[in-house]
Amino acid sequence: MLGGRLRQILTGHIWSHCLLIWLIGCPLFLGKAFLGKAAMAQPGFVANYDEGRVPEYRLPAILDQETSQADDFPAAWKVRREEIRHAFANQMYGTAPDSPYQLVCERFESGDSCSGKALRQQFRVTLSTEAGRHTIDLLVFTPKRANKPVPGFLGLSFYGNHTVVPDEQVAITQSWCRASADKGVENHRATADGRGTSQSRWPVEMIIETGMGVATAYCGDIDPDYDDDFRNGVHALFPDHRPSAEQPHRWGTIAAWSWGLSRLLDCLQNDVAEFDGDRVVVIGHSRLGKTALWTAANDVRFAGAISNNSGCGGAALSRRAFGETVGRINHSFPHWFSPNFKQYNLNEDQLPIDQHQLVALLAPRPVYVASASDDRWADPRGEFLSAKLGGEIYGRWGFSGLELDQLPDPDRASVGRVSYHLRQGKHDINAWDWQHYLHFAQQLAAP
Ligand code: GTR
Repeated sequence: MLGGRLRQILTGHIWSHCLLIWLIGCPLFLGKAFLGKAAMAQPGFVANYDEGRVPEYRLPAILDQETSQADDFPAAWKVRREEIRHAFANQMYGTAPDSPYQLVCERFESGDSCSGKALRQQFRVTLSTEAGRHTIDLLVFTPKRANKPVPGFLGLSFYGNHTVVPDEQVAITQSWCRASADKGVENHRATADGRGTSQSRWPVEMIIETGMGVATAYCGDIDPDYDDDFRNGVHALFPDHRPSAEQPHRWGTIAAWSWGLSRLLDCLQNDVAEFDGDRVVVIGHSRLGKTALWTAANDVRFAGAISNNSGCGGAALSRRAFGETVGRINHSFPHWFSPNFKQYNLNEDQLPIDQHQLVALLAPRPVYVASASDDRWADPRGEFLSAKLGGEIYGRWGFSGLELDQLPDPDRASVGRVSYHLRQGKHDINAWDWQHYLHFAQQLAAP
């Protein structure tokens, strides 16, 4: 009798446990399977991937009436451009400091690379202020056969210069790295096991063979990619400029990376004779693609920009709220943008700007926006629309905008002053993307 009762209780328990596990586990499993791990971190967030559920929206105009009707368009645009740039700085990325600093760029290593086709040079960029010193390592490749300074690309990497090429001479970063066994990171420190692990993203030899150069630095050398309340990296050089409740418009990590890219351009322009510092295209993938656009918007010395799969906070229109949203990105990466940007969580309509205007800020310099067909989290259609709508303004300088009327089929590239492609495949940057970027960059060739 007792045995039967016990069995009954136990079986009842087992069944109720199974039910509980199923009730909790099933949505978790489905959520993970369909939304990806990232989406689960924000309680209640479900990414929209349904075009029919994109909210109705009205985009802020690139040109206001005054600017579009001005007799002197270049003068009027200068004013309007500053207005838009300020809005992006104050409400989204955060403002960079304008206080003084010293920069010293010293070469610490050089040698042959790419089977003797390239010259490899490594520079240590030291930035100092009253608050302290900070160093960033810059790795530069230029073709050896060039007899004059070459145009080229400047971009940041996710895990360090030593991951870009399998070259024992490349210095390994001492900075904090995101955990990744694949990239040879141990306890947040880079190791020699990471050498060359990102080379598919950096086809150095292919770039060199077209007669162009490529320069890169590690984003974490500028500002480590985690939320430390804006205290480390280059933020530490300007403690009075730290974002706070009183100063919610100040720089987040993306703005710090952008500021760092400008310092690297200083170095390319002044200290690297083989590079033509007036013909540098800033390039970046994903979070670093967001950075590339913001960098070129701020620093007109960059001759152009390439945003690869930059998504939310990059080329994708915020108001579409497709895939990753403003609320979601601020939740997962609270340090990327200024504190002010948080007020637009689930409130994109109130943004004074949208990302097509970021593309317009680059006009009339060449700009390339690229998406990948499986990268729905980054909203390929939203990225395409920014290039299309932002590119309309290029007509004012006599250049055509994007020569596509709708999102193209995968693996078709439209390369011009304003370029776009949708590569077949996943969130990544690979040789196929670079082939088109090299074609695009031909417009920087000396006349
Ligand atoms: C994701 C993030 C994206 C993108 C990407 C990356 O987790 O949601 O906005 O930046 O990281 O940088 O690889």
